Amino acid sequence: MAKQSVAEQFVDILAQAGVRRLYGVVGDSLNPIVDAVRRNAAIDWVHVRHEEVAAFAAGAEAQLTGRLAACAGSCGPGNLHLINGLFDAHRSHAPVLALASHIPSGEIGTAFFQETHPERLFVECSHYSEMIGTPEQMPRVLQSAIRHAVGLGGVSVVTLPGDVADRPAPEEAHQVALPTSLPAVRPGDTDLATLTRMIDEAERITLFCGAGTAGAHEEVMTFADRINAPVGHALRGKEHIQYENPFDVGMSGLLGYGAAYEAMHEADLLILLGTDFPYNAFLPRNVATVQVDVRPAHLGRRTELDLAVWGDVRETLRALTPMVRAKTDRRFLDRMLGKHADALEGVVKAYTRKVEKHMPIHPEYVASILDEEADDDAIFTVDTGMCNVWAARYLTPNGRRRVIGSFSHGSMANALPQAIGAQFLDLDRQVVSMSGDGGFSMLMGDLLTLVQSELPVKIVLFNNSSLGMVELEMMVAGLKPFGTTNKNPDFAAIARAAGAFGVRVEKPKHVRDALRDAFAHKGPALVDIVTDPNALSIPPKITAEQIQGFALSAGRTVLSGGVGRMVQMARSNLRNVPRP
Ligand SMILES: Cc1ncc(C[n+]2csc(CCOP(=O)(O)OP(=O)(O)O)c2C)c(N)n1
Ligand SMILES: [Mg+2]
Repeated sequence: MAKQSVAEQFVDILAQAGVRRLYGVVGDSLNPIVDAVRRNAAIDWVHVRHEEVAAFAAGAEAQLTGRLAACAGSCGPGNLHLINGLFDAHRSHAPVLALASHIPSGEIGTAFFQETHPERLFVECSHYSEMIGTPEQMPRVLQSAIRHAVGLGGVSVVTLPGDVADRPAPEEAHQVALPTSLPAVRPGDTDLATLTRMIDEAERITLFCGAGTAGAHEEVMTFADRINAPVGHALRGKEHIQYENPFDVGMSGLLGYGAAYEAMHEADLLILLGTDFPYNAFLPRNVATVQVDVRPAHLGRRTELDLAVWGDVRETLRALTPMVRAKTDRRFLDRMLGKHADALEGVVKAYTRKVEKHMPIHPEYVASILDEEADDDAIFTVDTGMCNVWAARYLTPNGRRRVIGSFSHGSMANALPQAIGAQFLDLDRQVVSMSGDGGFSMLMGDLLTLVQSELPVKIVLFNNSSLGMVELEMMVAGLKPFGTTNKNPDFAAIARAAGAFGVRVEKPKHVRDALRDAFAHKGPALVDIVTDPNALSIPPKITAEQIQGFALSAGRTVLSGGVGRMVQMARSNLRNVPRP
């Protein structure tokens, strides 16, 4: 076999590591890599219009599969454009390998055309950021980068000057075993014994679940059943825990309703399972607290702990559940389930606006119809902004649907790029981008990617002609809304001009049919729904600090609005509660 170039070897190793596509935009220094991708049948080049989209798309793939995904940018501005999407992937623990191609190696340090220092620039958004300065560093640097991304969960960046990519690699890319799946992490025996004793001694235990409960639904339910514990969740835990959950007391935080807050505060032992929920004002101060997490750095960083348990949720509960004494007293659990149902019923009663007739269209009405019309295994990508609120309140989880967003990094414009990555994984699965008009227009160029790559993504555009979330923040802070108005075009017409299906909806009675038509369409589709910018009523007691960035909440105040099908779920759980 002829000697491989560094670029060919690079692409070969990515393919060996399971990468199926490389998202990016071509450019001088990147050409050897792109040409190697063209000649390698195992991996496709995905041409996007903005490198940020490449990074978000790779991050979405990695979040959905847990496997390595990859993106690339050319030297200087090309790879600089990756950075926000890489931050998002890194904060989401999504294993992404980014290739930052670089100026000719002999020019580094001379303020050459397009010169930046990617190996420095990307340090903060990666576990590993190294430059390959000579071919002799291959293949080990790339393999090391992959180990860091997969093993630690997050981004690795390899900086590669174009001339080095073109040179012969010193050795063949031998098939090297690389880590592909996560280990099962069982806590130490002492911690398990201590936790068992704490549980046996406690009378009212509440579980609070985050994204770390992914894949542990059964274990959480069995555990909750054994100790009669109400189960609350953070936004990122919702898709993994709220369905088929007879112990559900809902979500906590600013978007919460129901009894999660009470259940946590009235417990005598709170167990945090795989959550890095950042708003510690919603967590109790005077309740014994235990946290279980596979990442030791997360243990205790939000709230003081009485016990830190280093283990993954599934493995920990598998070991723990048979060790703890089964509890017979259900009074605390039943009381909390009752409170949860009552709270939701109260919200529904208070929420009397006739949303199905309301003009401009009420976004919550759109979200509720979307929840009904979308497939049972749809993937929803959700823009930062009010779409987060609508998704949290109205998308009904079922264990097969997936919901991803920029939930940790909080970037705008994530939904469309993430939908691109999600759709590439399975062209037959319904992928719905819940986009804000601000978010959509920020990276609108990649609407063209849907057409060019024949991706049947459905964009549901909540078009309130406003940077709505920020407008709300300003109002709450007593400021005059400023800089929040978007003068928007007819986005549906833009979609049609680009070659996609596009329909604009201005009346609520047309919402359902428009969504049905878009979902039935074989190719990409955009439903531009003109929604009410004043949709959210602010609870009278809310303060500026409570709403800013969803953070800093000093109490249990939540944004008001509807609750969708959650109320039915709560009612049916209540039906299961045995009456004394
Ligand atoms: C890249 C980026 N820029 C600015 C912000 C601050 N920000 C958060 S939400 C938001 C408004 C989003 O507007 P839109 O997408 O129209 O959604 P809406 O809230 O109106 O539904 C802004 C400006 C951010 N989070 N990310
Ligand atoms: Mg908007």
